Amino acid sequence: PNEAMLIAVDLGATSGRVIAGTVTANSVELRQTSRFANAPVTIWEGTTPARHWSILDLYRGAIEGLRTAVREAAAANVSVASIGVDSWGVDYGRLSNGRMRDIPYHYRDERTTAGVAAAHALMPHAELYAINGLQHLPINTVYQLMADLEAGNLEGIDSILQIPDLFNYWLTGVQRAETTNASTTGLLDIRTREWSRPLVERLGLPFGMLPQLSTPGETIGSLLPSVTDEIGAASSVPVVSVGSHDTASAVVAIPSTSHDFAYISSGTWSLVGLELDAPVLTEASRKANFTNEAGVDNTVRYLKNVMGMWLLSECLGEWERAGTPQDLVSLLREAETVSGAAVFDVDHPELLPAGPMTRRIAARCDEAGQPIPSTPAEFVRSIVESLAAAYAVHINDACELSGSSVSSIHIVGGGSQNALLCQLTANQTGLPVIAGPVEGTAMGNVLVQARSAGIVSGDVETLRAIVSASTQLTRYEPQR
Ligand code: LRH
Repeated sequence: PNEAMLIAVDLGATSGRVIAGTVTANSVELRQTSRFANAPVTIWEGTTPARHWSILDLYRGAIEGLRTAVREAAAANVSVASIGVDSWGVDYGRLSNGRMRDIPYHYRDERTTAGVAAAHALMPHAELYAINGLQHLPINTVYQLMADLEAGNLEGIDSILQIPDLFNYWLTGVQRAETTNASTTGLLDIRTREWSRPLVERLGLPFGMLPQLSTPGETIGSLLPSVTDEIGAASSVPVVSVGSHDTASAVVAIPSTSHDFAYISSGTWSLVGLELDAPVLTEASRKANFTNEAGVDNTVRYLKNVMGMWLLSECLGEWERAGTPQDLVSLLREAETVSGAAVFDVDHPELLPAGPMTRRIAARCDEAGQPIPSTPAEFVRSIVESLAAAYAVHINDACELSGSSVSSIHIVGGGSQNALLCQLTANQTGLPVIAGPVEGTAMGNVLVQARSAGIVSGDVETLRAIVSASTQLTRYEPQR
């Protein structure tokens, strides 16, 4: 073999992908070898329905994708250097004696409300924030764990593994907690990047269930013989820690050659913010609900979760179930001509769970004294307009709260293909928007693996220069 393939397993809230990457000193190329649906399931649990991830379907999708990638590598006479897994944050599997017990919950399951109350009764948010720097979102692992604790769901549990860590464990037999994703739990001290024993113990959570941490670039282990066989590899392959929080990987792949940029990692959620060297833990920052998540190479992802494409996808799902399916591309084109669209609060907590989205959006518009959208194109325009408005406010706040200034905005991920959203964001912020890469997360994943394999060297800026030299970007100038 004369070239090496790096395989990214990238799990998103709506689909999973296995992507084969090749990296040189000035290029990164990705090829999707498989894509599979991530369809959550809701099941009755005695007193309430509960929303879960269909985790075994996802794992099967990953294994089948790895098998395809390995076959393609062999056919091209290329060796597989390593595998890296990333996914959405906050969720986890519970294990005892190495066995997964129970099905991981979906962060949109409503049991978290009880968890928030339980946590804050023991430790007010201000005290949590001083340690973990995490914005208050009911989906945070810490609140889920408190709900589990109250429900007796941690009895007999000796280890919890976040989704990528769980996959890494099933692939290698080694249990580790990768730092960038661990920072979404609320149990990490963001200044030391270690688990916060005082915080965990004050909440009455068992400290011993938290695995040893690993940082992006470290090798976790190599494929178990059974997995090596299952995917048809000639020999075992190393599994490497990447920015296993999808947002951390996406931020690595921002194609910027300077440092004064804001980013929007746009998928199911929009993660809007800045990269900083140190966390901002002020009261003003906490009140504005900004988060300090751990980034690759000791960076801080200072950002805010905005509801994102979830609003659009829920509306599309609703229209489909009603027997009036819509095509997003034509809807977006139609939305370009809608004027006077309502602007509503996209971050309203009622928009978080799955449910009747158009009705909820209509209620938000009504509440704000705005016209209520009636056609699908009006809903789409209103969503996109409101997202762009939220981005503008949050980017401005992020700069003020951290004492930074920015001269451009990078949009990476699926939403970078949404021209209307990109243009409206440029208009609302008065800053140029640079859109792409679409597969930013997989790209960041692959680049950290490439550095770990010694194919490239250097800091995150070096990795970004590679992205910028090898991807097609679209620039949107602000229009008034
Ligand atoms: C985006 C994301 C986000 C988290 C949420 C759970 O996919 O990882 O950064 O807050 O999902």
